[in-house]
Amino acid sequence: MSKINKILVANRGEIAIRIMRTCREMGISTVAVFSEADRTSMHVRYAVEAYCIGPAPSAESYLNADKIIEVAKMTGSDAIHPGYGFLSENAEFARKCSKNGIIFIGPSPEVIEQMGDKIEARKTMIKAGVPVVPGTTESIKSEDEAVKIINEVGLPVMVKAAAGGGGKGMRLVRDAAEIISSVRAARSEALAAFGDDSVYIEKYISSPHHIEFQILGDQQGNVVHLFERECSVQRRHQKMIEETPSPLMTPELRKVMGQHAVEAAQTVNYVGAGTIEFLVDNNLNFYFLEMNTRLQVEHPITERVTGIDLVKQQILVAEGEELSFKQEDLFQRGHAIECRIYAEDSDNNFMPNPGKIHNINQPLGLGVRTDGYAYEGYEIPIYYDSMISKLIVWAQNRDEAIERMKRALYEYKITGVKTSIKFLERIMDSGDFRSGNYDTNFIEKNHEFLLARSPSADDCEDMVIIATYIEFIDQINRSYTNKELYPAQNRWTKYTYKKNFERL
Ligand code: MV4
Repeated sequence: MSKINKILVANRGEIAIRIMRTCREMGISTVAVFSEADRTSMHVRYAVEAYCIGPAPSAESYLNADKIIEVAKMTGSDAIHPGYGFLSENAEFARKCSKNGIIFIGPSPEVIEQMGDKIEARKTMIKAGVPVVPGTTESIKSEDEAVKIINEVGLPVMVKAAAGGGGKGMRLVRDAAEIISSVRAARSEALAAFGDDSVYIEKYISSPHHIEFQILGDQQGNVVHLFERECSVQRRHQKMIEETPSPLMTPELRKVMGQHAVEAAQTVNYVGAGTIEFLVDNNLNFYFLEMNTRLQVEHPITERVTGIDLVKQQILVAEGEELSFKQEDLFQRGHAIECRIYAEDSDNNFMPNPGKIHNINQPLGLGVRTDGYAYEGYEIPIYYDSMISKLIVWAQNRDEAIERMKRALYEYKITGVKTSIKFLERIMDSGDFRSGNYDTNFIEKNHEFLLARSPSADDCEDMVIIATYIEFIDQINRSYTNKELYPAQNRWTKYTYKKNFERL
């Protein structure tokens, strides 16, 4: 058993800070690495030591495996935590770490490789008895073969890149006439993006839910799951909101899917934190989609309802400790929701909107957590992901969690850059989200409502109540001293007007 005394965090932004917070609590020293564009980044300030590893582009800094390992050796780091993105699912990097006597905090390079190949992953899951989306288990050899397969599987189908995942190199085929051109297009896209043109075919599941199970495995072969996360609120494969428990889930389905998730992880001798992604159709049929071999962005909602620090567990199992809890010890308490705050212009095709943060007021209070890295005067670089913060709330039940999220979003004020906060507030007010009756088509389906800038005529049916209410809100706003942070509210939905007015 090798004790970890110092960890190099091979990442930036909120996740680097998230990891170092746990290190601090565990008495583990921290080393940050940063690019030339990140000299003023909060993760550099938070770390015990910090080293510049290259120019702004990720390829020359956060993806520079050799340089990062060099810093790890120079600083006497025992382990490297890769966070998410960047080198987190890079088998070659994991291999290099162990060759240099450094613990890679994550699963073995073999498992990363096996799950990175989506065809290999499908085969493995079939062997483990986990339901997969009907389709092929070998890469498509010829265009004729593709035609044969659509006759077997039935249209519509999806053509997917074996090296893909997260929506890259994917094609939907509704018409048999499109199959050859779609296979070609998917192939060339995959070759350009991943240097591998293998593709496979799956039956298309329409309007699915995206539900994933968190799993944890140790080096002794124990695996537990930490229940599900509902991740269906996405826009172009970019998640916006996650919640747990999933409104779709029943105790029976949770038990069955959880068992399959554990079996999936056990089959590959999984060590560390991972995620089994499923598509769930409207009849509650579920299918394995992909396995993620990293800590995910949305892990805090699982932490909140289970009480488990996932980063701490990652570090403990990497040291060789046995998991200190069993499946029976775990339960979900209350309801957690995460909203991702992006520096983007939601009204202008969600364009990234980097720039200097003028003022920032982050929400606090009962049941609120923010994992972010922005501060007043910080200039968000253009080179990296535009997510600047994650807002996580917890409450005893879903309705209260939604109200708490609305309250926290109300308190969240950022000036200087445009953010997704207003858009997220609209999601919290939408009927489909509030009812819990939504799937992966939610944003598209509710586009008009979500992008509305002022109450529609329907919302204004009772003008007297609204007029009185706006006057009241203006009084509240006048009482705030910081006019820039709290401008007069003029965009209230029907729900908000009525509900809050009744409370007066
Ligand atoms: C699918 C699918 C329907 N049928 N596969 C998108 C991301 C990638 N991880 C897999 N994706 C999908 N695969 C079959 N056979 C629908 C999607 C999909 C989706 C999945 C999860 C969350 C949001 C999504 C949005 C559009 C499409």
